[in-house]
Amino acid sequence: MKIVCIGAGSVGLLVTAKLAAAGADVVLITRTEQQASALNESGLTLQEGDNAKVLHVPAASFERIDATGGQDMPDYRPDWVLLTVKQKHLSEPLLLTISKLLREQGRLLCFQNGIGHVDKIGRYVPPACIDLAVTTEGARRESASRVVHTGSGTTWIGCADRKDGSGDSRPEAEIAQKLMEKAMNEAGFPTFLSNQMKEIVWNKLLINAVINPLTALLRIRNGELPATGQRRQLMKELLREGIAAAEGSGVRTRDDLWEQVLEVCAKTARNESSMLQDVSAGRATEIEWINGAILDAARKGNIPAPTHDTIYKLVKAAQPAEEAGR
Ligand code: KPL
Repeated sequence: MKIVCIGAGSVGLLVTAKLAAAGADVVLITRTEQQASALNESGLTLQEGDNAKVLHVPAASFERIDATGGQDMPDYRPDWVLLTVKQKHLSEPLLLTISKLLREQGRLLCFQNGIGHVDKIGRYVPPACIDLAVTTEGARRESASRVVHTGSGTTWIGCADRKDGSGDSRPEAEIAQKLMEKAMNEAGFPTFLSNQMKEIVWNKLLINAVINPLTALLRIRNGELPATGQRRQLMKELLREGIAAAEGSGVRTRDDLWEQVLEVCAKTARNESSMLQDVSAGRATEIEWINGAILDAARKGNIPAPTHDTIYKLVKAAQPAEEAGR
């Protein structure tokens, strides 16, 4: 099975490294030429506990592929493209490149946080070929070519939700999904196929919509979030409004979401959330696709979500002017 992973942030580097370590045929497409060169020169270092391994994974950059109008894109013919870039990086040239790579034979597995991306990607890639992955694996990118596996989690894979509620029931889709499930498990990621991806995506979204903006605004690590009554109060308000918005959109939410939020905070206690990392580095955050997505759903269902509204505006205000203006 040939795999191309697009995106060399923490999740992309982790998935690529562990698949490669398990013997999978995987290549990595980075955003910058500089990162591709660093990976090709020194390999990709995977740190797990006290163990560090160097993997030799061929890397190419999207910068170069794009600059040469796709001429410089090796003829990979992948069975799977794993897309691990953040939603804010889903540009038209990137999506066109993905559609060329897939050549109507491969499947696309999208690891993005939040919702809304499937409709966008579906304008370039046949919607029946798009699968979603939700993962709770923890990773930290330490440099262009070094990733730390900070905590093991669970991964779910399944068809992206269609507007008419039907998944891709072709036998070849099911075979491909089973092969990907096997490859992920062999790589050491406990992975399950699911036909309930809409629920899984929303449940993760509701957790991220509590932890990410609050840790970013308060500039604290995940484990410090539930430490005071006032913080827990804000967390509960965000969760309650989020659940109402989800249920208003016809999504069934888990009964134990509050316990889940606390468990994620405990399991990732030493992590800085991705939104805190973005705000600290002066980058655009994923607020649009996380709390912004909840606000959209709330608006559609005429459901009040004042805490999400305030938090959304505060995170926007914390971003540099050119990023917040999007
Ligand atoms: O997914 C995360 C993120 O930071 O985006 C959590 C679960 C909050 C872990 O940091």
